Amino acid sequence: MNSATVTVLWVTSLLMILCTLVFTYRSFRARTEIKHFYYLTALITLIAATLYMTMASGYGGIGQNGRVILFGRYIDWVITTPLLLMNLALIALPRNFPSRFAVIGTMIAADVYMIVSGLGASLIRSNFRWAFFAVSCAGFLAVLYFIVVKLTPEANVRSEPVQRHYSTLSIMLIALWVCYPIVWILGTEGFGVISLLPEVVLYAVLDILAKGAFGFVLLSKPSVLLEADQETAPINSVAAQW
Ligand code: RET
Repeated sequence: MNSATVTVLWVTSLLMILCTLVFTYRSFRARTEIKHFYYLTALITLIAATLYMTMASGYGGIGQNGRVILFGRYIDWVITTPLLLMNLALIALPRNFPSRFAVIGTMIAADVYMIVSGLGASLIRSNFRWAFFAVSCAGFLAVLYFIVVKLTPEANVRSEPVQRHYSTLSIMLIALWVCYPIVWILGTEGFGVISLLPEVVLYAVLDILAKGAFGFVLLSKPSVLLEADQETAPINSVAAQW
């Protein structure tokens, strides 16, 4: 890794620490019922800061035939992406949603599968890596299915402000998440169209937006969070009408 790449990794780690401090500070002032949103959001950036620091200091990557595989990013993603999805799902689904645990759990299982098979694809050099890439994409499609087909209809039977907040967040999440496989294809693990430095910069920008900016938007409406994550009359649930 050249010094510019190392600098980008350190700067990103610092920005993630800053986000963590802001989210933690804001959790002190939040109402008890919604503190978990703040804790989850702060934990997400703390984990990212830790892994960026690890990669910057040379422990989150391995050399393989002259190329560097920054596996640290997969350790970050395998923990943070489930937490991001949990934050989103807790807004869409009311507390008394009949299969809240099953829906969130299954969506997270598909997400973990996506990241772990993505790590497999990055560690394999031969063309066989594309098989791993393909199955990882299948996991990603399952996650998108859960967001679009399971969560969105549930959010749409909630109040106007909850619907709007969920819609902003889900659109932001999907728009950012689809960029990751594109960077992967272009980067050193895919076709190698771009070198390590731009790849690291692109992932860093995406990570800051998907964790930091997403967190700021999510926490910007405490009253909506309060309304979203509570019990509703069973009639409001699409599943209950089946
Ligand atoms: C990989 C490569 C294999 C195919 C697919 C991928 C998707 C990764 C995604 C990552 C999201 C990360 C986030 C991080 C933190 O904020 C593993 C790149 C589909 C969607 C949101």
